[in-house]
Amino acid sequence: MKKILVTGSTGQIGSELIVRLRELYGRDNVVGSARKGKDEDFAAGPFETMDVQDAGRLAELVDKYQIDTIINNAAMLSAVGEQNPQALWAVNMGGLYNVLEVAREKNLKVFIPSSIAAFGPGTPLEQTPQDTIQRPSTIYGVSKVAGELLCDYYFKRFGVDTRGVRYPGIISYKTLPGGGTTDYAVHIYFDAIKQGRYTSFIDKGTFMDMMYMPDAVECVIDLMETDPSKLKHRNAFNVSAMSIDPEMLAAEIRQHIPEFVLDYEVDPVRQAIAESWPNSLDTSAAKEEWGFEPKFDLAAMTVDMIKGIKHESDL
Ligand code: AKB
Repeated sequence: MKKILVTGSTGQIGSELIVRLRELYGRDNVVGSARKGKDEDFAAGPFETMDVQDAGRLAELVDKYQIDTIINNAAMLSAVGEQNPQALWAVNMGGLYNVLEVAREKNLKVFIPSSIAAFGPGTPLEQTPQDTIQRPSTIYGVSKVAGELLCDYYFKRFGVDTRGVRYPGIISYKTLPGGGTTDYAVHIYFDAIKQGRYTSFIDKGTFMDMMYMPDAVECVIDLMETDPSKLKHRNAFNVSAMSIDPEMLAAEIRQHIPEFVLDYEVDPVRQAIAESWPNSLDTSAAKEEWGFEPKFDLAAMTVDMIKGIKHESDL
């Protein structure tokens, strides 16, 4: 990776990934892009407005900056996707197709995030294997499975260097996630610090995989920098740092805020999505093929989240 274009760079993952990429590859070698946004938000480096559904604009930016790698973070998430499945398909699949086509034409490398949403009913719930049944019940999940297959197809058929991970819920404090099912695990920290209580839309006992943002960012770099001869899989690798439910999160938060109160108002739509996803993933393929090793467990993440939110909010 020498000249990188990040789509969706104002989003939860994109906005932190771009900072790390600029540290490693040089400020002017990492171009941020999003449908909306202003240069001032990204004073640290080049930024362009671009909708991934616009293939012409995408190709123009690739030429303008002589891009060799696209990291395609532009996507709608699971819960918001159920409100408008047509829009999700247009953005997630239309955008992916445009990225793969420009990569084929101009010989680019591509990182595409998949998700635990690529699994569904029928998938083994515990220690979900790398290669297993993938029959998701959300439009987001359908787009992720179709995306994994399309990326593998472009690799085998056209030799496009496509790679990806199946992200679990990503926990962070700099940019909030928008419209996901795992978002409760971010909101709980903000409300614990600011109000001392949180009402969860996901029920107790509902386990999902999660990972702290610094580990999610390093995944992209580690996987993309791996010698291709080491990769047996490509799209996409199971990754996770912890399997947790709201009660486990609350207990860890109470180590720092003993009076924290957690109650529940379960949202049936997001609860059904959560129940259709794995409880815990087997990440051994990522460990073996490209050395995946997350640094943050629940305790270390909670210390850093609380410190970060207090610092950002001047508390
Ligand atoms: C969501 O909840 O939709 C995302 C995801 C797990 O892909 N955070």
